[in-house]
Amino acid sequence: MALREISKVIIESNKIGITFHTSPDGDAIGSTLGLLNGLREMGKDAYIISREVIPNNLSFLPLGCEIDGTIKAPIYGTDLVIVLDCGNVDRICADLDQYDGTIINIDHHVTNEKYGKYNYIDNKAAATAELIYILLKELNFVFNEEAESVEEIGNCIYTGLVTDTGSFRHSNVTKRTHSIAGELISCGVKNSKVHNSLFDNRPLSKVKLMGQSLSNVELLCDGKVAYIEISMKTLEELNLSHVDTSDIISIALSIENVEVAVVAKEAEDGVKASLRSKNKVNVSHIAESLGGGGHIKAAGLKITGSSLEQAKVKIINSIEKEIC
Ligand SMILES: [Mn+2]
Repeated sequence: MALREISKVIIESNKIGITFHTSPDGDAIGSTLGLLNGLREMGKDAYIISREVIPNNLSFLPLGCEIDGTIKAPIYGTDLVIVLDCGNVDRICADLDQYDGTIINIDHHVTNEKYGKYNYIDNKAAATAELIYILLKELNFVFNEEAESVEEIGNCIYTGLVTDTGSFRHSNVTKRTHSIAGELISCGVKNSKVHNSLFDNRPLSKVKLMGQSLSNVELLCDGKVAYIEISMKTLEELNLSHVDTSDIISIALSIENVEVAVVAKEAEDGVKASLRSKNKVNVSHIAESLGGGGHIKAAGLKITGSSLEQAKVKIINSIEKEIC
């Protein structure tokens, strides 16, 4: 299904709900708010469906306050739900069980399950935000002018690009990623302002968590794996509940000779782990072997009903199989 046809379905729809993956990151939120703001500009009746609240560091984005966790399922009259940046049906941050309307699935995860009626999956895209940029153009949204609304939508898309590429340093970056970033800058996006909002306003408790986590990093598998555990007790003491740990994991991955970094976070009902790879190890294989998914160099999984110790054994076993 081409984006042109997807844009037709969008134009013909009357009430559109937009949602994304659970524990939304900068790409999920940036793509969603870029599309929401764009559709509103076009006079469409569009709204957010989410069980979760927008993470603090992303709340600067326009209409971010609408990601407040109040609308968890499609509201009456919705004829289209667009799911962004979400590979697995189980990870959708909305209750769609009772919904029988159309679903559009737009994503860039290799492991995408194609759960939509219409699926647009481009795993060459560095971020779903790249696809939203192209989709908005397909919807005849004009980017090449300096208007406040264009800049605001640009900020959303730029946020998706920056956060899913480690600020344009990962190998998923292509010429197209930079071209889109360049076009966004020419319509008023201030790159350093977005970077400041994203990365230079951490709460003190978060910096303390970084310090604690990194001082407890363990090197396993002949120093090829950096493993970090974060207990619920630590999170409670620091009063951090929905904390993003992507900065912690990238510092762990920067250790010399490390090929894979893991952050395992204890939750009420088990352990959630993020995995990152520096070069060749495919962490999406590792995540999939334990019921998760993701990209070659960034993946995630959840082991329900497990302690941190039990999860570690499983994760390390699975990494060893992939490394050897
Ligand atoms: Mn993404």
